[in-house]
Amino acid sequence: DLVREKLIEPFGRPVNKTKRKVTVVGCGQVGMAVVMSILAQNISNEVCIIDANEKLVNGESKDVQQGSLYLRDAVIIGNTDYKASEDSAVCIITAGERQKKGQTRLDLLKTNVKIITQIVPPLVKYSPETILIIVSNPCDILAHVAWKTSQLPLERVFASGTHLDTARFRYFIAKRLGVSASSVQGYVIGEHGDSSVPVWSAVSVGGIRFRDLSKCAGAEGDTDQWHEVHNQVVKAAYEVIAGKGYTNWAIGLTVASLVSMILDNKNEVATVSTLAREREGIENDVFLSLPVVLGANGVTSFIKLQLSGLEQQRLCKSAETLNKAMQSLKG
Ligand code: 6V0
Repeated sequence: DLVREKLIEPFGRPVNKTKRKVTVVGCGQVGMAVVMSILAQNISNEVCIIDANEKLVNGESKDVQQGSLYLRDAVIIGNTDYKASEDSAVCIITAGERQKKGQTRLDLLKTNVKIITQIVPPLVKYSPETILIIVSNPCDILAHVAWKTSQLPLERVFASGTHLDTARFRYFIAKRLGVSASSVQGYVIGEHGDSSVPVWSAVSVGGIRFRDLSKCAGAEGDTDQWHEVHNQVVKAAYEVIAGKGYTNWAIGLTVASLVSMILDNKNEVATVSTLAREREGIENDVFLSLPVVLGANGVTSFIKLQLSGLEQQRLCKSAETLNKAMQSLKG
């Protein structure tokens, strides 16, 4: 190459490894929203996209590469071969089926468990130090399966869990009060799904706890109907799916925020799904979301909750729901 020879004089060794590489497995709607959320917010500038569908992964990666001039010259690679994911600091699994009409939740569970157990071994082989985030649904159960399959330390494997439900919860409260979502403190814990639990006893705005203003805010007998906000959270995905057929932007941004907590060792508190047995009165061997501190090594600590009696009961019920689904896998 004459131009190259005349223009460039090689000197020193090129760097082909960074410590901020992120791999996203599955370049469907969710995977690509995760990729764009990471790149457009400068969370990482090295992203590998893996998918079993060669045409799709080539098309998606080329499309993003062609905009890399406006993504701080980010390096974007796409492949079907897991070798391309080598040395990733974080790997995110978004591959798998979405629920189709007539398909039971259990059908989705079995199909996606199979997919997860195919994906995890090659990912971990090429990135033995990685942190693994499971997004494919049902994410709590799949994270449990991924942890067992990966043989990685527990703190390095979790599901995005109710981090999304928490974002929706804070947004809906914020909207009702006319403040920003970042000014609302509060969590949704438990299953990422219908049995999730809003922790009204810990909701505060500007340092003022709702419970100090109204004893039953969010609970039974609340004339302000704050519990409606949690119904909105539970219905949120169904409403978006009814409109566009899938959800992707909110989950993409949510997962990107987890990646930034890890890459920048932020030690931020977030609700992600991890092994919950013997925590908050849970006896079942299940993964579900609790508030944790997230940093460069994954889950570094747990926030000890001060749940009300009712919240505690609802959390145990959520654990029971997940346990039943987990047991059905064995049958
Ligand atoms: P999609 O658009 O159908 O994309 C799925 C992708 O996975 C496709 O590109 C497939 O080719 C790929 N894929 C399938 N099997 C494999 C395999 N074995 N190896 C590699 N790639 C494979 O689905 P979408 O992106 O909409 O959803 C993906 C998953 O995310 C689903 O399970 C959703 O239910 C789940 N979501 C989870 C959320 C959460 O909060 N945890 C939120 C939204 C969706």
